[in-house]
Amino acid sequence: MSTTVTTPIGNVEPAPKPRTNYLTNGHTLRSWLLTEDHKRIAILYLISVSFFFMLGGSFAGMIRWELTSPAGNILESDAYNRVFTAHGAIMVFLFLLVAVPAVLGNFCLPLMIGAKDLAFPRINLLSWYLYTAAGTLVLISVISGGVDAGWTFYTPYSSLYSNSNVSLCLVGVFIGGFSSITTGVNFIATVHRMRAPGMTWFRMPLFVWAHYATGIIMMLGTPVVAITLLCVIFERTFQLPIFSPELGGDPVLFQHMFWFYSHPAVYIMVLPSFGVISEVITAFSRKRVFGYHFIAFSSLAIAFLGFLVWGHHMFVSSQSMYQGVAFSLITFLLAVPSAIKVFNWTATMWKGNIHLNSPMIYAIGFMGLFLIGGLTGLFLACMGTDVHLTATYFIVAHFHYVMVGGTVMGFLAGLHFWWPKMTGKLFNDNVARWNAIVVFLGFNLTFFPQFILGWLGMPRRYHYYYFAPEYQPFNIMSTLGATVLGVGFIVPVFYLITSLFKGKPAGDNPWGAHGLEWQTTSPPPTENFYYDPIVTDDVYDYDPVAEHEQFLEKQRQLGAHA
Ligand code: HEM
Ligand SMILES: [Cu+2]
Repeated sequence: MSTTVTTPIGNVEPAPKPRTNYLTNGHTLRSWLLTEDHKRIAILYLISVSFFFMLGGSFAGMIRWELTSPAGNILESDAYNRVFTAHGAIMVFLFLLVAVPAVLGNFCLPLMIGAKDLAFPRINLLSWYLYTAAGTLVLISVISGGVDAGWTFYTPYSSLYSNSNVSLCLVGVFIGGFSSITTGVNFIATVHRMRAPGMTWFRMPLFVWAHYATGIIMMLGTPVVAITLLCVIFERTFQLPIFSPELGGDPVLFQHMFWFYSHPAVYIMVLPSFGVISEVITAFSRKRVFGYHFIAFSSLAIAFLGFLVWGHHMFVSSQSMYQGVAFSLITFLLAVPSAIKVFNWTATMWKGNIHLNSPMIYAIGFMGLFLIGGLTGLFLACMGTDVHLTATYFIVAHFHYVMVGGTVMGFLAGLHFWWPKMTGKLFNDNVARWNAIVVFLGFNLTFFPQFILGWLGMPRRYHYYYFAPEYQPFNIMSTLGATVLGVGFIVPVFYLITSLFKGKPAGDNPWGAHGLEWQTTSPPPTENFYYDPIVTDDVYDYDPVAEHEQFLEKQRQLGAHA
């Protein structure tokens, strides 16, 4: 057994279990809106990010609809700019950067290290309010006329020329940045200060390592983008000479500052999912993670190296060839820790007792999609190929493979994995498994054709392509795929919500997984554990044969599918 919870010496009688858990401990709206419980805050985040995901998704639908015809006659060019900007900005700033750390990280991190809460519970609540304020401002900017500068807000267009709601949207993103910084600080302080007795650094679950590394990026990187966006606002408002050549500024400076944050930020999006995948893969292979230390340290390596590669977004923006070579080399280096993770997950599954429950299907899907996303990143890290591919649909395909294939699949894997813990209810795993397969197929049908489109030369951010009607079949495939994918994202809303009312009770540990979070009740009590946990064993200490039998038995009892 790993990570056992034991009663403190001298306290042999188990204390009576209180009747309330974190969900039933107060039913008023006030008790939710003023809560300092990390688990409730995670639920607030879950509701908010789901809303923005659906909203961002509907804009994606409009993009795909427009591109089914080469003539560009559904949306005006101006409207199209606003639609893809809304899609990108909402998805990146209000979903991808937030979903896994703020929902799953918030919920699980304290439980996994045996803490009662995060280190700063009030700041955690503040973080959700900042996020909500950010989301509201972005929403207002989109509804009241829209923003057309693209999610990267490249200057001087965003700073001098655009007459859309750029400033308001940037204020929103700026405030959202503080929400991210506070989350990062909270994770780092919690991991340093709040671990239960016996929870040494190398007994921490890899999910915790991943969130620790993410916290470092959030804390060090986010201030840079916040200042950058503030500079754009100042330039727009007061005509300060920062980025616009007319005023004496430097437009490329913006790109340096933006990508100095935004490349590391792609790892804010995907490192937490790496953590989820490590947990899910061991739990459903009934095997200790292969190369625990390598996976833990690769998270730190990614956090560090991620700050050194921003120039790979700027190979064609006047940077010198020598600079380009350096950025290209370091980018290739950065692929190494990512690859280590994928190899080690594969080795973990090797000769394991694999159970294809829905979280595992999402995790395996994640590995396939992230692999394609990462490998195509190497095409782009290579200056020669990047000159041909940059600003084409190849880029769009690459970052959707990593951001949707990585972050969204990781989020779904984790949400399904911990749903029984969060709600105390089992969902219909059979439906969920089929849905995971639909998501995987829909995803590939949507984004694979975009690699081909990019290779053929279709530029991104155009609302027509009548000059090249041969792009149309691939665009139609992509739109069909997006429709399938849309269904795959909506169905879980139904079976998860249904489970709240009709689901069987989950029990403490429905998957037979290791880790402290599975040793408390589902849903956990407000204080997380009835006893102070003491950790006496290593993490992921699975005994493959015995555990396999136990797992099957447990699933049989629960009437779920093993
Ligand atoms: C092995 C890992 C990766 C490598 C080698 C890599 C490489 C690259 C390169 C060189 C570019 C610039 C291409 C260009 O603009 O011409 C790029 C773009 C991009 N990548 Fe990656 N990448 C990797 C992983 C990721 C991950 C994990 C994410 C997100 C979770 C990501 C998100 C993006 C985004 C958002 C862009 C384009 C941004 C834009 O122009 O709108 N990449 N990648
Ligand atoms: Cu990058």
